[in-house]
Amino acid sequence: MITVYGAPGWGSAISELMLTLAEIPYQFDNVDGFDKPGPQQERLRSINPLCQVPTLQLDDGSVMTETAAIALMILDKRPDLAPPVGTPEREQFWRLLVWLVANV
Ligand SMILES: N[C@@H](CCC(=O)N[C@@H](CS)C(=O)NCC(=O)O)C(=O)O
Repeated sequence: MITVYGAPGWGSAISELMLTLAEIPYQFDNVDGFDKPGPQQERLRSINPLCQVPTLQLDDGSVMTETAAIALMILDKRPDLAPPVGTPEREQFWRLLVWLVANV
């Protein structure tokens, strides 16, 4: 099962939201306090040297970061969640996805 390393009130909520909408099971590992020196920070840093949330650990143990990449990974599993290729709605979908990641 995918593990989402995140913290309440931080941007990891976007990955949780996307996984939930896609009905992909995940477990949440709360690394609250990762932004300050301490054991939570060291724990997250051992998985992701950037020490940022969201950090996902996938079924095969590999590490996935970057909210846009996580969105695209989910879309590969659930292509029905985005407008069809070749439609104007698809272009607006890309636009809003990039806006979300850059601004939220
Ligand atoms: N490029 C990353 C950025 C992740 C990011 O900046 N996360 C913030 C929290 S929402 C963070 O971990 N900040 C702490 C830090 O950068 O030290 C993404 O799109 O997921």
